[in-house]
Amino acid sequence: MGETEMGLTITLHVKARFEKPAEYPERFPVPDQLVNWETPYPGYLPPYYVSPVVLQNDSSRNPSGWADPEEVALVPEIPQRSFSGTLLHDAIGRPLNPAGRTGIAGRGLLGKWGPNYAADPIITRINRHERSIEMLAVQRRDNGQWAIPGGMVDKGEEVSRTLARELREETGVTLDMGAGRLVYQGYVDDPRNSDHAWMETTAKHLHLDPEMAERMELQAGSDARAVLWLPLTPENIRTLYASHCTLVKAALFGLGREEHPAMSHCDREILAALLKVC
Ligand code: RP5
Repeated sequence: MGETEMGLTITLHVKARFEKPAEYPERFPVPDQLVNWETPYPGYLPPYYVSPVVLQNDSSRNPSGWADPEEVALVPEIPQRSFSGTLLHDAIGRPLNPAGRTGIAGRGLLGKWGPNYAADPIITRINRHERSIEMLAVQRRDNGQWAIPGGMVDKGEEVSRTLARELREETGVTLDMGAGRLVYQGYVDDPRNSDHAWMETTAKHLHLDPEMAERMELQAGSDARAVLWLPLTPENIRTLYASHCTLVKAALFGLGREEHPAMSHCDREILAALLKVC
């Protein structure tokens, strides 16, 4: 499973069993004790789903497509490893979700068999007037949830470039994410995940000086309904998309532990007050 320098792991997936995009069929029930592939589940018969948009983007037929061929035997290199470690495969060679059963077979809305890699730039600032800590957040167009402005790593792209590119495309803000602190690298409990395709991410955190943050002009990109500095209240953190709640908490705890040039004594008190309640 995924890990950070702080030993953070995302283990028992929940959204990947109990949530789904509207176009997916109902997930086959997977109780906690039957999540693990090594535990036999004789009656397990999840519905198969691959989205038409994934089939249209089959890169073996469409030169600008971003998806693998539907027939797994035609995939040039089936992944054997991911950030989660060595992967298991089923009888026909499909990689198995390292967090266990999800109640859906096939790739759903995800293009790659196995891990689908993303990058998540976590950008925070202190709002001294409101005595709050805020995160640059986007409202996702697909489900209306607030989220870190992350996105998919393009083929052959360095993840630090993806972090900066996604930030720019989704929020209009240009920052050098190379300076960000690594918060997490691993599995994401995403509602799109299936038994054979899932999200994994690299999350980096940059905490900005309030004056610098104030000067930045925000502009929502095409995947976002809105972009804003979201006040990080316990409720706002808890309801973030996918595993973003865990990633943001890890970023805040990391910030609480380090000496940061942009953090005054008062800023530290604001952060400590939030960490106490989340
Ligand atoms: C999540 O999906 C990742 O953490 C990342 O934020 C996001 C990438 O997917 P898209 O925003 O490109 O749909 O699992």
